[in-house]
Amino acid sequence: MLSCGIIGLPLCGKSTIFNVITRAGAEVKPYASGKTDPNKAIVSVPDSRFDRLVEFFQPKKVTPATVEFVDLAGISRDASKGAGLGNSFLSFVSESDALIHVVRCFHNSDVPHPEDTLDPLRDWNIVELELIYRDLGVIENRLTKLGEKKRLLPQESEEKDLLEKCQAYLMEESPLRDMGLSKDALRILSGFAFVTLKPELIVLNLDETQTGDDILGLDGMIKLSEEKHLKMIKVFGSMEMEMAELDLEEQKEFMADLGIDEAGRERLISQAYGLLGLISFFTTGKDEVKAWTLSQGDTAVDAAGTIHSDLARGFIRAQVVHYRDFLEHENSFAKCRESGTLRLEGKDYVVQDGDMIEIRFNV
Ligand SMILES: Nc1nc2c(ncn2[C@@H]2O[C@H](COP(=O)(O)OP(=O)(O)OP(=O)(O)O)[C@@H](O)[C@H]2O)c(=O)[nH]1
Ligand SMILES: [Mg+2]
Repeated sequence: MLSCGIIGLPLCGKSTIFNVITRAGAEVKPYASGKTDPNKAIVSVPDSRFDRLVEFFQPKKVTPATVEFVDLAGISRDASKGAGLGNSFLSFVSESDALIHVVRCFHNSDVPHPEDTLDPLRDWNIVELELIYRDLGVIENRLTKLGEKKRLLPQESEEKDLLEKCQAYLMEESPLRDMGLSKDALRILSGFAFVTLKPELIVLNLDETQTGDDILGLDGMIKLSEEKHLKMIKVFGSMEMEMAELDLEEQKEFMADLGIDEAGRERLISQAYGLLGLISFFTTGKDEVKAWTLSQGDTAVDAAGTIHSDLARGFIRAQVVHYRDFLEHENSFAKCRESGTLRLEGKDYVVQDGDMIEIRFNV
């Protein structure tokens, strides 16, 4: 299962945002916890298409798409040099497929700020820099190992050249995700689990007074997200954590007061899912309707492999129809086949968000 790691400076509201998303009730306190083992929870991804398929098929079993969220320890300035909790726990960040980077915008005199003042852009940069140092460290270790070898295999030379390019790039304090690496390069680098390659969603954690645009440091963050092509959303952390415990009527009132029309929970989950490049395909039937998760650009054989490795191994063809076409043709596979919207696709077919797929295989 794919997982999103929640990162940020100490006390920026990571556990609060984790609770908004998961309702897991992780501990939230106004002093640094010093805890490095992460809180984890699995949540279902809200999806109205999936709900309609369930309504139609009335299956015995219903399995929505899920994503794991992981609430990580705070990353301090100079963590890479051992400050704060150090950065050994950053290995948890490498295990995440995507990052939710929480930035404190909220005022709260009961909660000390590790940098003393409110400055979202500075805070974002501190954490980003620590991630960059982490990747630099990984590269240095590998280059040292390669340097100790008498002779390098051709693929090792290729790896060394690429790592040196990445190293130079990181030294400019730029994350690897901005480097425009080719598919081949990414494949060579995949084993290193570089943290600055991971897609990132920025969450501005606001207090209840920050309903307008008059938020300290907001302009700088908007500029950053535009320049770096990073998605960014606003969430009223503490408020929405409390809201999750109310009944629906009360929630509506609450949201009207905050001037929002969709609860942070739904927004966070679907944004995290979509903006981080994840898509769903569906398998349907009377026994089970299930949503599966892929990354954008994944192919039919990737889809087969997510269901079972045997299906990828013995892959013959994928029978595909898009949810939209299925709906337009009165939920009838026969009508979809007649219209040509239901067809057989080969291994390299790029799966579209909302495809309904059946794998033909032979093992
Ligand atoms: N007013 C206000 N306070 C908040 C908000 N988010 C978090 N806090 C408070 O800030 C403190 C820290 O929140 P946590 O969610 O525990 O922060 P954290 O980033 O998980 O902290 P560490 O795990 O210790 O690094 C708590 O006292 C929260 O109540 C917010 O949106 N508004
Ligand atoms: Mg926490």
